[in-house]
Amino acid sequence: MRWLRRIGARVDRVRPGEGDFSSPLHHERIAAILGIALGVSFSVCFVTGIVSHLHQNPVSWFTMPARPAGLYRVTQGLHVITGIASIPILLAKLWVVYPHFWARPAVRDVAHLVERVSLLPLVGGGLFLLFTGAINIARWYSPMPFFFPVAHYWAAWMTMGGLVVHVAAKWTTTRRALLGGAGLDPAPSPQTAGLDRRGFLATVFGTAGLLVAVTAGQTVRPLRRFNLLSPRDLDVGSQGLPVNRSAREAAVTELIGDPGYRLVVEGRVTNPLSLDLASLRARPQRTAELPIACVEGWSASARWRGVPVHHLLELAGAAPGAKVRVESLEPRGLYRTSELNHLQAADPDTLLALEVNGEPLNPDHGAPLRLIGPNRPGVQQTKWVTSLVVL
Ligand code: HEM
Ligand code: HEM
Ligand SMILES: Nc1nc2c(c(=O)[nH]1)N[C@H]1C(S)=C(S)[C@@H](COP(=O)(O)O)O[C@H]1N2
Ligand SMILES: [Mo]
Repeated sequence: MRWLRRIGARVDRVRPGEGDFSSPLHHERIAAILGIALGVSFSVCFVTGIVSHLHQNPVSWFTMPARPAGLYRVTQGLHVITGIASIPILLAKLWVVYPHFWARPAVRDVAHLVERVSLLPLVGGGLFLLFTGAINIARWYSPMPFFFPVAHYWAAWMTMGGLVVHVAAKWTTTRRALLGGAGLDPAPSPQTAGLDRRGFLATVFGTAGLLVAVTAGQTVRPLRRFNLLSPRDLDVGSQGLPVNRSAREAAVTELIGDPGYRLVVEGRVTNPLSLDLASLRARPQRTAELPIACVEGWSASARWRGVPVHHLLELAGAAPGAKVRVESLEPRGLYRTSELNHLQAADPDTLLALEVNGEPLNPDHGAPLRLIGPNRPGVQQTKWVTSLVVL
């Protein structure tokens, strides 16, 4: 135990003392204001993230509605924009409060211990979420030797757990700092301190606002001229849409040119179908204006035309209320299949599209046939479709 005490004594010697943090910015009022902003932005990210999770990991007790058609575009766009705006706010908050990490005694009692321990998932998880999220949308996967959505999902729960404890622990201080009253720290030279603090907060929130302005253009069309930072440029692509995975990358170029191409409708049906392109074109066609809303936060709307899925299901004699697995010609890849829940399968605008924006689909957008449906993440808008399996 002697060695422990010796290390402790050495740490004490280099540890900064009270007077070393003379900046008026290390103040509970600023910590509280930045904290509230983070509380709001992390809650928005959490709720919209859970929505995204439920889209991709359906549960028995909840069926994702097919309407409003653009809902996922809004929730995931908000998720990514709010997450990006949180980056400067979190860094500022950590700078404002870091003197607390040197405060002694490190632990006063059990309640204080719980509060201290909760900082680990809160700060660690918060930094992890913002970092992994940011590099994921930048498509820089190499620093992540794990599957991003799973790690990001569990980190979100841990962070929010830490946040609940933190808010409970800091509620009194927050109220006092914002509403004033007895016990407020006397600030060093109140006048200049006030100015410094206002300037600091304006800089932090200004930076957050600027980040929003230069990334929101990846989903809000009128802002796309200022879309400087986000990895997606809505004007790069073909047929008026960006391309996430091209036909060549997916190794389907030859498969989609096969004259023997058929769409099959199979599984729990009374009348299995095998339709070539001519018979697909001879079926009733429908046009719908629907967005591609990528999980990475970019989105773009287009006019799609093709055969409604529900029409094919009726033709094949599928039971009403059936779920459907959509399969691609793509031989490998995470997104080669997707599932339609019974609301999405029955929606008149859920199409197997042959055309986009008035032209036949090109290979990169999923020729000869792609799925496009209302309120679905981009990863579930399967391209190069070859079969519908009724479940
Ligand atoms: C991601 C969200 C947040 C993170 C990462 C975070 C981080 C921290 C850290 C590391 C500390 C210093 C440790 C301590 O004093 O025990 C702290 C202090 C504090 N936080 Fe937060 N916080 C967050 C959200 C919030 C929220 C939502 C509120 C208010 C409702 C808040 C209010 C405070 C207050 C009042 C202090 C004490 C400041 C002082 O005594 O000088 N924080 N925060
Ligand atoms: C810079 C900030 C952030 C960015 C860029 C970001 C980005 C993303 C992306 C691209 C996804 C989709 C993953 C996929 O389905 O492939 C996602 C999902 C998610 N995010 Fe974030 N995120 C950020 C911050 C946060 C924060 C702060 C939280 C929670 C407080 C959070 C919680 C979630 C959750 C729960 C999911 C669902 C994961 C799943 O599908 O299982 N994210 N995020
Ligand atoms: N078969 C297949 N379909 C797919 C993908 C894929 O990798 N393979 N990528 C998906 C993703 S992530 C998105 S965002 C959309 C993009 O469609 P677009 O390239 O036509 O814009 O296609 C989806 N469909
Ligand atoms: Mo996507």
